[in-house]
Amino acid sequence: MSTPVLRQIGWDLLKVTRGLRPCLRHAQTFEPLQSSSFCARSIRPPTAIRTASSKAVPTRLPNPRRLRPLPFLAAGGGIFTILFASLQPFDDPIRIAQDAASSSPSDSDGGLPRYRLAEVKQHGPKSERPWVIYEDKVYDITDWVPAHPGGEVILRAAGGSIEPYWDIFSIHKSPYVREILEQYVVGRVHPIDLKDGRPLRDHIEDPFVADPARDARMRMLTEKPCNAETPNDELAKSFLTPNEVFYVRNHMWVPVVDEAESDNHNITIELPDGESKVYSVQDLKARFQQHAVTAVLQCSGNRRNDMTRYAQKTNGLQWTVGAISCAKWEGVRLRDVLADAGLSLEDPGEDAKHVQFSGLEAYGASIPVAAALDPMGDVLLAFKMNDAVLPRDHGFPVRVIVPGHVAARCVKWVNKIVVSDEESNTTWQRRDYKCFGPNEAKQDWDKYKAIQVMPVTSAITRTRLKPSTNTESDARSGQSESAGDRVVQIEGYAYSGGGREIQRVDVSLDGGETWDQAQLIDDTNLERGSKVWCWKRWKYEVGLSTIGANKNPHGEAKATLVVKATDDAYNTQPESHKSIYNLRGNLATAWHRVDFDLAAAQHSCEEGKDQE
Ligand SMILES: Nc1nc2c(c(=O)[nH]1)N[C@H]1C(S)=C(S)[C@@H](COP(=O)(O)O)O[C@H]1N2
Ligand SMILES: [Mo]
Repeated sequence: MSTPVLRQIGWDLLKVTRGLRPCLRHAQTFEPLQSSSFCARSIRPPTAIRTASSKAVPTRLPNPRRLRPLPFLAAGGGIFTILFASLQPFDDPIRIAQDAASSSPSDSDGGLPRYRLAEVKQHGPKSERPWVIYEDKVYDITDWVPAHPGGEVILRAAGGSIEPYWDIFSIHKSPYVREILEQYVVGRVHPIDLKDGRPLRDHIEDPFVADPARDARMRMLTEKPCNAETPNDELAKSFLTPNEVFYVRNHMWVPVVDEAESDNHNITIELPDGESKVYSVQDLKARFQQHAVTAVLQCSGNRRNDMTRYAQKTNGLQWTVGAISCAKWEGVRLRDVLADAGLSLEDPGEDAKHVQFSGLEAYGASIPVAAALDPMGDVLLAFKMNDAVLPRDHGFPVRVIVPGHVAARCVKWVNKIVVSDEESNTTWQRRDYKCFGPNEAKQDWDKYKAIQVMPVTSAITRTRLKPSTNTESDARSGQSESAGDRVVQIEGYAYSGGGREIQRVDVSLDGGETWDQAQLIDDTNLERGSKVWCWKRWKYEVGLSTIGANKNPHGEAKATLVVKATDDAYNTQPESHKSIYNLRGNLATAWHRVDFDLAAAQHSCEEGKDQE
């Protein structure tokens, strides 16, 4: 691990953690789980139950070292991620020995007091001494929090169990963090409130309870956190994706910001010299010129499922073609705000290399300072999306928009911006969004740069029989034209990052042997911004009989439709996913292939129906 990474984690933590280094080095991925892979370890129920006292008094006084008041809490997600990625159940020999030796709860665990869940609840995020529960143990995290940048995020769980929070992250077993936590143990959950060694389910707060409702048309991959792609039908239907069906990619819960209070939401801006300035949303709106920019957001995992299908297994959410959408964003220019905060745009200085963004929940990422300050870069702090107030799922009340870059940098619910000589210390900056070679199974995290500007990609989103001119009379008479006369309409999108415009979209009806050009749809009247930050919608129309001439080599009534795009730098898409395979399935931009079922199409012609 590099020195900068260690530095940002904080020497403080390293001193405490001893063995954390190997734990970090082996951490693989922090994608959310599709389902909880938490395996409950059964803990032998105590034979006797001590009567619940309304006010349990710890038999052991907390270490005076822990009695510091809460100092200012720094933002950032690094430690949180590491903490939760590492807090996994494991067989703790000491613990098992303790359990085995205990005969009654009062004298088990070396006299650890038992607490009712209601008592733990009093030690919530705002209390003087926040506590959390892990398995059946109670920890006082008062001291933990200020010691670690980003540590305050654990406060979200204070007063209850932290289990729902690490379910969010994928598994990495490590005893080290448990060791750290052990220093903060103050008691155990009272057996009355335990079931199978865990706090009663209905007492565990669901961090996602306040998440907004989602449109039923969305293709939901995971609900908690919400990861949902834009349905195919909606993708190329309109140039601007309606807010309700704009894809959602949340790593955690949606932070709650009271609408009435949203103008008072603050963003702290910190410059390399340590100076910081606080801007409320109201300040930003009132003091800076507002700009509208039309830009695509695309997840680096868009089309990951194709890579899995055509190469091999990839880790992460199995997006198809809908982790991309386009919207008109309105807000203020980040460069204007940074200048106001005191950063020299002409000469930002040696220490100004990256601009880091943190969101209210814990997420964070950064972009190079050149991207942030580029007068043609259109980087925004946006309050509006498609003329509406920014929806909660998309960052209400304010998010970062970095046009042409991977959407992972467009931090939602942004509350802190730091100009630094280092990248953001989060896993989303330093690990998750990188591409290794197809053969590089071992990922040396510092070897490659984080994904920023996006490469060119394209996809077929819909293939259907075009309604024929006399459809109505056909339907009435129950007749249909001969299959050869029907027109198949193929639709899709093409997009390239960095403000590069799509030049050409090539379509093949025979798996990539022969090609023709698709018709690019002119949406330029809707484009706003210094460069082309948008996708190009395209369509291609062809007679069904033409596709029929391209039965696949096995003689099946299937044709393979293929699309690839070329941008204005003449970058084009690679042919195969195998050639760009990476374990994380990032940037799956190979030619997009779709099987076209001729038999089904012909059948629906005979039925006089139009294929959707
Ligand atoms: N605060 C915050 N910002 C975030 C994320 C997040 O989980 N939390 N996800 C990022 C990723 S990986 C993507 S792809 C985009 C998705 O933006 P959207 O949900 O508005 O489509 O937001 C980015 N910004
Ligand atoms: Mo993403």
